[in-house]
Amino acid sequence: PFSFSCKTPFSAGQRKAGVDKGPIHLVEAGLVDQLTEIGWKVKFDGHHQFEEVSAADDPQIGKLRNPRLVSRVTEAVAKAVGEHVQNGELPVTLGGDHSLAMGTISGTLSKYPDACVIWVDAHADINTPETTDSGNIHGMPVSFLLGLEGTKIPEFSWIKPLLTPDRLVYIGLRDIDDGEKKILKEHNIKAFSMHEVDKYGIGKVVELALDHVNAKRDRPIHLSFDVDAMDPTVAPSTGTPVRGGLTFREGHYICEAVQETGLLVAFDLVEVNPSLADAASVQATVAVGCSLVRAALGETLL
Ligand code: DIR
Ligand code: MN
Ligand code: MN
Ligand code: MN
Repeated sequence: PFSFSCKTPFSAGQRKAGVDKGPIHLVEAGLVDQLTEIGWKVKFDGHHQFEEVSAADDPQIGKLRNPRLVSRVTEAVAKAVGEHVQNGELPVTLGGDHSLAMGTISGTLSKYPDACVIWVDAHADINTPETTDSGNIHGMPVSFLLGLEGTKIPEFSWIKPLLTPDRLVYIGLRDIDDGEKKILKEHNIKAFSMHEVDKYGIGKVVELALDHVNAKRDRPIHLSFDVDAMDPTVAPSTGTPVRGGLTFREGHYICEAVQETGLLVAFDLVEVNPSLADAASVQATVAVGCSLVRAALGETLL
């Protein structure tokens, strides 16, 4: 086994400082050694450095904040992830905010255009530049990947909208904007909110999610995991915590079950923000982040 770790200190997709420090904390907590211990040959090419775009050179485009910076960084991420997938490596991207998934999923789709996406999050991140209230691009990556109306913005024209609504499934949702609800309905996008997790249990939910995007269990899977999917009691240090989230085990179960399919080709763990909350909360969140990555990469309980 072989993995590539793309550490992407990046925060311009939202407005709270510190989320760019998430990857550094995850690595300093020993993640690389932990993955080596479970049998991976980890190629750690350091924390990615990105060119700077000063705020003065990056005025809003419509409601979009930091659009050029987000576009340039995510394009570089797409290239890095794409190369590693091409080499048969499993890219693990540690964020950084979730706008990064514009890049990571584009990278995956460049090699596997039929890959499916399992998006684990409290939020749907499917606002368009028109429906967004916040202007924060971390709330929009999915709409760009799908090429929804309003996403044809020249600065983001590098994104090939290769994802289709039937190859996308959500788990963990509980804070969806009205515009997003409309989009999910209109495009018939399958979503298992916390209501369904409560109703069916996490085992059944993951099975139903896989049945939807991967009925024959033959499609490559990109798992994009926003740590705010977890309940804030489990992962408090994140920019937009929402109560009523996944338990420690439910989050890990998702990662373990996806790994068990043997189809995982790329994994993102994003929105760990070590500058939010007290030291104990930060330590707990970083530890959960590391163990979610280990679970996705095959750490078993027995
Ligand atoms: C909100 C919050 N829907 C937005 N999104 C977040 O800004 O578009 N995503 N927090 O992780
Ligand atoms: Mn690299
Ligand atoms: Mn997210
Ligand atoms: Mn979220």
